[in-house]
Amino acid sequence: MSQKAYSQGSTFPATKPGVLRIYSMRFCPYAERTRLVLSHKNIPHEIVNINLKSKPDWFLALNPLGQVPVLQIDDKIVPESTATCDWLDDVYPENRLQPADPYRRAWDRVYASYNGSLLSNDPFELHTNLEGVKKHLQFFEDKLRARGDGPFFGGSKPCIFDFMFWPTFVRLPIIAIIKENPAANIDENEFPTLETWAKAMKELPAIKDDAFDVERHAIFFRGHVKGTPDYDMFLDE
Ligand SMILES: N[C@@H](CCC(=O)N[C@@H](CS)C(=O)NCC(=O)O)C(=O)O
Repeated sequence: MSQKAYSQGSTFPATKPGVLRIYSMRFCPYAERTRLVLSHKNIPHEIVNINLKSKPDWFLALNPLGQVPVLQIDDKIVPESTATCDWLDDVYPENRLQPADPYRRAWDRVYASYNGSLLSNDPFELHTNLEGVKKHLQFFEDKLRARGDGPFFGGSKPCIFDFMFWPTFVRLPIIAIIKENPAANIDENEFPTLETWAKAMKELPAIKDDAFDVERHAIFFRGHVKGTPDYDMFLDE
């Protein structure tokens, strides 16, 4: 199946019985969470990318909010990155990502919610509010260190939150690149526990397979902020 984004007016690519599908956008940090969980758990799936500036009607019928990610299998449809990750982990229990301990599980949700507020901020506001970003990172630095069984938030193995936080974390240097302002870079040495975490994350096959490097994210992001995102950027076909 082509990776090119489907636009308004395109024909719905027929689903196949029993085949899990993710509606995605290649540069979306929310869809990346779900793609990482799919990849880490080795769940077979197909990807349908959506042009978010010109959404097909059939996509809006699946998710009236018009946002990716959305999962679909047979008559089941699940939108929202948090719901998709939880659902995948429940339906495909092998290589479990959610902790058995209810307290730890509750705190993973707190982290996800706190992280969501960073991700939903205007990135250029973050640029001028570097202290806010650092406060945010310090929160995770302290929490991860306090857990004490790292390198992952999940302990010796990743949990869902590891895959939820990663797309935020890797995009932080984009602002310094776009603004051509190295001062907007976060000093890794200030967050040594997160640094160790990032190193461990980069060793995971799911992360190795998925990621665009930060320069490519920045190239996409430039178009995105101008209102002319190229969803098919870097595709050969
Ligand atoms: N709360 C949603 C947010 C998803 C989201 O904002 N996705 C963006 C792409 S990065 C999107 O689909 N934007 C299209 C739109 O809002 O019209 C989630 O966690 O899945």
